[in-house]
Amino acid sequence: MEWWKKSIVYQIYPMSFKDSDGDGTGDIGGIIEKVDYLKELGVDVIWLTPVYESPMDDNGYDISNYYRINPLFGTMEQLEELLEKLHDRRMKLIMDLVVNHTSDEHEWFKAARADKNSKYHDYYIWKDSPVTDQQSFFSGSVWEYNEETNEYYYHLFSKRQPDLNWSNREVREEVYKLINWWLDKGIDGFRMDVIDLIGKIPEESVMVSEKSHTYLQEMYRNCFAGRDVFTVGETPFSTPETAPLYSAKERRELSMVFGFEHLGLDEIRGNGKWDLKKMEVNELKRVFETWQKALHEKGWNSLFWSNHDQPRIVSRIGNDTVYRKESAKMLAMILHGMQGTPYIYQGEEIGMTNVRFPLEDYRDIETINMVKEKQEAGWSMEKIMEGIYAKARDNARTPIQWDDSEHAGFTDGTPWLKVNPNYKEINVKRTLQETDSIFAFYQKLIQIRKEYDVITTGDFELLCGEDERIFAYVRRSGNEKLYVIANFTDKMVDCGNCSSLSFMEGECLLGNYEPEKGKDNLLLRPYECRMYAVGF
Ligand code: ISL
Repeated sequence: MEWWKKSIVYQIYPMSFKDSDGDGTGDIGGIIEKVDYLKELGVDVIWLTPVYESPMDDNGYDISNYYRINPLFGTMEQLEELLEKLHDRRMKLIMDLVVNHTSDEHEWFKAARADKNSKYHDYYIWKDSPVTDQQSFFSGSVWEYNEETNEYYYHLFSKRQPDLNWSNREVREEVYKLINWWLDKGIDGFRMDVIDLIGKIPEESVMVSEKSHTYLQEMYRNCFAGRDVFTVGETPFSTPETAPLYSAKERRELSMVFGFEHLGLDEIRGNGKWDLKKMEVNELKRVFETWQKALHEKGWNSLFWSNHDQPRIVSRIGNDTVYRKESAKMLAMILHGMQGTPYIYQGEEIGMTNVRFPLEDYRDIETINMVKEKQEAGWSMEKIMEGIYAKARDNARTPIQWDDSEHAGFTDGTPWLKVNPNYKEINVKRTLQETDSIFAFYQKLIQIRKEYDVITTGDFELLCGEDERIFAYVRRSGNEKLYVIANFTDKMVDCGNCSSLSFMEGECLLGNYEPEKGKDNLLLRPYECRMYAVGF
């Protein structure tokens, strides 16, 4: 079995992880300080979001040089030191590959925008007029005027992130060159930013096409064939039908993909992320069920609740007040019992929560642009702020709360984004002193995944699918069965009348409450979760 099928990945957003030089921004030195913390958690792979040279219009997802480290984060020597420290501890490092677009400060774009006759002009996408009314993800048209050439260039994200023209063979060769350069350095793979978009057809506002697959297969032949590395595609447009096309081994594209359907359930469909609706547990169950079945023996899934673009999961669908610890553990168990490679986003392991800052304290370009757009569209400030509290990406980007000292021990300087005011209560130091911590629960889930192959290989069946209070499923491989059941409410739930839950009378492998004996076994307390192994 491929090593990455049994691995657990931990995502680091360096700006917010740990600052080692007092400038208020996290850096590679800070990550080096915390390698043993990550080892203790038990994760196998670290995914580092972009640390390359960048003007930081989108916090590093706007790269101006793929071969250099942004001095804000440190030096290439420090990156090499980090890689060595991880490898010494039998951990791996994957980097972020952002090649749908570059920064407008990349040399290619500077040459492209200055001169129509430069060979770099065709590295990007140009039209004499805006040929569609497509909107960018960060508000406004995807077409931006460029005075020097009297043309419009295409950008799906900010106007400072022009999209690369993947139909140009030289562009693709440049990308393969940089991938190989990093792999030769010894890194263990890549997370690929919005990689399903490389096959877009801008003239038709079409976001994905067959070409996404053609290019990924070409990339595989040029970069990954013969190397034992790991690739995960961020594929926001993937579906249960297309996810296996990206991740089936024989298609030689990617190891696995991130599908986002489960995280779109708190949005009014078609209205974008800011128009909120309540997430229905039964819808969540159906989405997971569909993806679990679609990829079983046909591809490979990534399991994630959180990342640097998503609000904190315990605030989003758990309970971040009275039952914070219980619900954080419950959500972890539901996810980590499924088939796929689990991802833990920094701070999730201590149950960090969303924030409610005054507007001027938000830093994310997506949020800042959105406020302007929605105000123009007539939204009330109250509705805008509700959207921000629920969905702003800065929820996930507040600094990691290491201890209860000033700025939560993240920096000696002034943090680039404010620390969550709850840091005195929620922090790593305190968590590590508790025996029943969320951190300890993740450790156990990680151990169980290593021990029970059924989690990696078994099939998936939803149990009591109609009961909107609980999420229960069984994973099966031969006679071995692993059951997971979770109460998604803050009330007691009696499972006594559901016959498919009779496994609850057996002995529990892991739970988030002290076990109770006898018939009370069929009562689930608020946000209670349990895992049972049968037939081992
Ligand atoms: O965050 C989102 C919506 O709020 C997503 O639509 C997100 O923009 C999308 O998943 C792509 O994200 C990735 O590429 C972006 C970057 O800003 C994100 O941080 C990155 O994860 C552009 O590079």
